[in-house]
Amino acid sequence: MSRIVIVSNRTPGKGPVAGGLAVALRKVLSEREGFWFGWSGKLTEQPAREARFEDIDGLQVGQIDLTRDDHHAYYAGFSNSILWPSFHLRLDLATIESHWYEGYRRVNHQFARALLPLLKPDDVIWVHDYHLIPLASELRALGARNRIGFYLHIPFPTADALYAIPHHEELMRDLSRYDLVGMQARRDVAAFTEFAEHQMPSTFGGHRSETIDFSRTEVDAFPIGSDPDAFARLSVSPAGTKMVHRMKRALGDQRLILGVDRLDYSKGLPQRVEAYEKLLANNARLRRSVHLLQVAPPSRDSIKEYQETSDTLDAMCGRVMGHFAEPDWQPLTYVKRAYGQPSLAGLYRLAKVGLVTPLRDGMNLVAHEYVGSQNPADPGVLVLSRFAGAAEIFPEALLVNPFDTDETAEALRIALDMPIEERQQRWQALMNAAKHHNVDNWAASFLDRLAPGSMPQSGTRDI
Ligand code: ADQ
Repeated sequence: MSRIVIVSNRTPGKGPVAGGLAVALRKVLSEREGFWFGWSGKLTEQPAREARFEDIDGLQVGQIDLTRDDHHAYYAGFSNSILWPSFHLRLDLATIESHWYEGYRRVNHQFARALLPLLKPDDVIWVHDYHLIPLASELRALGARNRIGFYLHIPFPTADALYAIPHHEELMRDLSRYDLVGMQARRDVAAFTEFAEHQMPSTFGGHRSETIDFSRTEVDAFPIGSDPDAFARLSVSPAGTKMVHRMKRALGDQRLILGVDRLDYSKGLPQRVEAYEKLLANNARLRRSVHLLQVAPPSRDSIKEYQETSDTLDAMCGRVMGHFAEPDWQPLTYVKRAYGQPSLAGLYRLAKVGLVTPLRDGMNLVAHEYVGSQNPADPGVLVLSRFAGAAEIFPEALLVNPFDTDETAEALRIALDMPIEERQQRWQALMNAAKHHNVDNWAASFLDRLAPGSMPQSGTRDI
């Protein structure tokens, strides 16, 4: 069986993991021969030409260092101040500095140059996420003929948002150099296909660019998942149970509404707190009997828009406290730190409502983890944004428009009042879907399709 080479921006580190990508892929490489390749996390004066290998908790990991300037242009710049906001349809939050693109390409070139000598001809390469869109082009330019697949963890933008991204044509041409492009959801494949079939070549300076040929690239949806059985076990493990008891002591008979997210403007956190505020305002009977716990560790906090989101959330939480808190009751708790999976599983299990309301999200693994952690005899209710990829997997959740905070407030009320039979029915359907779409099946189905000699399947979109 060919080796698998996984490439992502960051390689996994030691200790607790707080990102969907890392959680999912660590597992793949513990079961297949191969290695993981990416940035070491170190910034140096000179760009590194060669990778260093390290054994990290049993994983073979190849790493390169980057210079501070290159890293800034590639990571905080082009990837997270242009691609992330645009792909999440937040052009208002994008900052466009044209020199960032050169840094982005330079880093992709450095990745390719350091990776190439490590490759065997039949290695299958699986590239992850928007930081590395040009990697196949760069590898092919250096002579790599391997099967190369790309998986986009975030949503694919609609045509107008895509056209607003500087160099979008080159990026789309880069995608055409992969054998397989995987997306989270059918809506993403549809947006990609829309571009591929109706390309609007730019006419800048009278030059009409050539249509991109996607005939060798297969594109399909491979919705990622979690390991719901593992979350079920963790939720009743000693560490999970400890968290349940700790929270029960703190909450008494208040019912817990739980949000768990990276602190990111795509996650809809201010809207979520506003919806909770409306729930309390519209339903006086619920005051003192519910509690919102929002867990949101800061991420990418060197980027101004992330600090602003953090400030907004602080102010919103303060406002709700000011309106509704009493000397002996607090309506919410906001915790800015990450927890290990066992503690999270305990929190999920205790929560009567899992509140997952991103404004736009590739998938959202918290929704899967919440479902996995429920007590089958007395399950909680998932309130889920229709703009998360997870909405395609979980139609039995209470689906909401997160921009409409009245609607989300009403969904919260319905969730809190839902009879046990309906909760059980909905949860069983959600759990079946979470198991069907678990992370093992996700990785296996992507890698099967990427395997040498695999043919496009009928019904998939071969553009
Ligand atoms: P993220 O945007 O990071 O991932 P998500 O799918 O929700 O979003 O994954 C978050 C992961 O981090 C989950 O496994 C969760 O348990 C963990 N996490 C979040 N907050 C935590 C906390 N406070 N403490 C500990 N762990 C925490 C990107 C895309 C998503 C896509 C994933 C995977 O944006 O849409 O689902 O990749 O493809």
